[in-house]
Amino acid sequence: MNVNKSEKKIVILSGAGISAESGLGTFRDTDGLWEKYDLNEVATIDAWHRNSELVLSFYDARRTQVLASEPNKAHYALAELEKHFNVEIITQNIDDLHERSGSKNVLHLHGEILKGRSVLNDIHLYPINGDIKMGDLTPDGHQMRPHIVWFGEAVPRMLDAEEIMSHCDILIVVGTSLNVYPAAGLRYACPDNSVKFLVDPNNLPLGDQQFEHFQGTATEKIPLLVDKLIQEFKNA
Ligand code: BV8
Repeated sequence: MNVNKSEKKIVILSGAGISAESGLGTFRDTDGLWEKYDLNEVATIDAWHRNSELVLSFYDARRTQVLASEPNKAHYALAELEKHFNVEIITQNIDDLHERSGSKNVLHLHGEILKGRSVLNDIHLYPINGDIKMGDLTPDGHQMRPHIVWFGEAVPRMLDAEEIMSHCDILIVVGTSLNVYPAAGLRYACPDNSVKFLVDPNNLPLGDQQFEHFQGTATEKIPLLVDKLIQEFKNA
């Protein structure tokens, strides 16, 4: 056993809010993405069948933004936490900012914008650092598509995420409005006796579970929460 590392498992459930201060828009805040685009035109499986070019250009633009963005202090603080605890990050985000800040255990529930796959399956993934156009084919000869879970598509990593959550001692929910299912229901897979924290400038209706609310932005509050957890572990 590594005496410098706690046995406690920390699970982070993150959403668009943790990447907001890296310049990547959220979805449902005022001036959010779904105020500029109709979700049904660009982020559903029906939209893909109806107008693939429009969907591809929507994700090409977001991929360009992700490539131009940098992790922020919240991402780096969560990576620091891994030196002291077993940390698993379950993110709804499709950016790679958790990985780029040094986090090692990141599960992307809704896919990854820097990866592509065949329209036929989500087994083989291919790195994508530019645009995807109609006619771009995977080695199996089928159209390449973004490795993204669109609305109306099943969430293949949900069982893995529930398994991780079921062993959680400390849960941190950061930067998500918990509007999207089944991801939003993951908090219920967390053991009742786990300690739960919410980091968000807004309040969320979480009254059926006991959350301590660090009210504020991710870059303000995640470093404070990480320091608190590390200090408590060192003084234990
Ligand atoms: C499925 C990839 C079945 C694309 C995404 C009616 C009721 C309930 C559910 C449904 C319904 N109708 C349909 C459904 C199901 C649907 C759903 O939940 N719809 C919602 C809109 C109601 N779900 C699905 O379709 C899922 N699949 O159900 O499949 C099935 C089964 C078998 C076979 C076939 C089908 C698939 C859902 C996945 C969709 N893909 N993303 C993309 O990214 O473009 S979801 C999308 O929303 C993003 O991934 C995003 O992560 C996710 C959630 O949004 P948030 O991250 O929470 O962002 P949001 O803007 O909402 O909130 C930001 C938060 O941050 C706020 O709280 C804000 O206060 C805070 N914040 C802001 N600034 C900061 C901050 N916090 C900290 N610091 C800051 N600085």
